[in-house]
Amino acid sequence: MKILELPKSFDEFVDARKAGFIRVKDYVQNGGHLVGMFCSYTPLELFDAAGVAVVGLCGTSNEPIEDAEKVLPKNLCPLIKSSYGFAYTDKCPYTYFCDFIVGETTCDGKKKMFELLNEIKETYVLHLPQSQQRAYAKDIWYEEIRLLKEKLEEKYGVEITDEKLREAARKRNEMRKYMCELYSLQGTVPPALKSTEVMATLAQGMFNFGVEAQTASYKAKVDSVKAAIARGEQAVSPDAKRILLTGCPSTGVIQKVGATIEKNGGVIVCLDDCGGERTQKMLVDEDAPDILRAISDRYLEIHCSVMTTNEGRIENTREMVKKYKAEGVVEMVLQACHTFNVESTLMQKMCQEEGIPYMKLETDYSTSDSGQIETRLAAFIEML
Ligand code: BJ8
Repeated sequence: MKILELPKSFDEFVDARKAGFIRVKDYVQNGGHLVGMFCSYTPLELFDAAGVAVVGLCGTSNEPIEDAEKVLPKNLCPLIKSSYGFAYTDKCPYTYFCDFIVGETTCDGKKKMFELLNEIKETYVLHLPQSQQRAYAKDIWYEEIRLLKEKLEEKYGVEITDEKLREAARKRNEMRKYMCELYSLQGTVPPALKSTEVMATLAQGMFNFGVEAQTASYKAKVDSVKAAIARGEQAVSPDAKRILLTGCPSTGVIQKVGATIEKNGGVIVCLDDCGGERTQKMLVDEDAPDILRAISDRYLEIHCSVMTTNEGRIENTREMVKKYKAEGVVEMVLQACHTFNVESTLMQKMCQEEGIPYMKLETDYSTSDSGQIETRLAAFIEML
């Protein structure tokens, strides 16, 4: 077996990810099967029911971007370049050890990157409709989910029965409830967790594999935070300005945005990206007569800027601003992410309607603009 070179930035990764790197090797060497994925639209219950672990792939570090730019255009979203770069440079153990990768037709950059990624590692792309609104959209997506089920059955020589899918849905729902419970702890004044802790906890889900292990870790986190509250411990100052962070997936900017908000007297009370409460509160109807349909319907409902139109995201953020008593909204747009960038106008409009200060940050995974980001965030928090 080839010797793996771990990324130079290994130290900057959250502990869960580091631990995951090491666990994945043992898991695969002991006969486990692993599939890599990139997006919240990936129907995780199918992999659980097939007895295959599914893991979020590396796409959150600046390190492989220079190499990725040898193949991909420079003016592409850092998440896409980083995801491809880790595979291209063979530095992501998850990509290296997974049997194949599952992608979705979300934004144009990712969709086209998958064609190139497929040359490095088999990449199976689910054809996601561009909108949830057409009457046939649910049927198209159901068909895609059914094809994926067939692929998994054929590849792994297993039968994905309704019972297995129901069991998987039950377990995933349980995990989602713990995640939501954890997020809701930020609703108190002061909130229970620091910004970086909220972001790292969310990231942890991506880098863990095995739904039971993930559920156990979220439950342990909820219990420990509640115990700390009961002891009267406060992780955050009551004066910290309450920020809702929305926009693109934020795992790649934990330091640049999360830690900077914290350092400048703010706290993220609601992490409003697609891995946060907006998506996790959507449960699969475990008792639906057609469980595969219930799974496909649940995933298609996810609100992402790649959908047209996408009012659900804005309306959900409106609710979250109130629920978490946010004093300001920061929208983080990764460079060249056209869908979130264009949609930011609607987010800003909603914030104006609610009378809540809004700021958009366009950034990438490099540190070249860290000073500028800090200056802007500090000024924004100061003004709240
Ligand atoms: S459900 S947010 S994970 S598509 S890659 S759209 S940042 S230009 S990641 Fe996403 Fe699924 Fe939606 Fe969530 Fe923009 Fe970059 Fe595209 Fe991105």
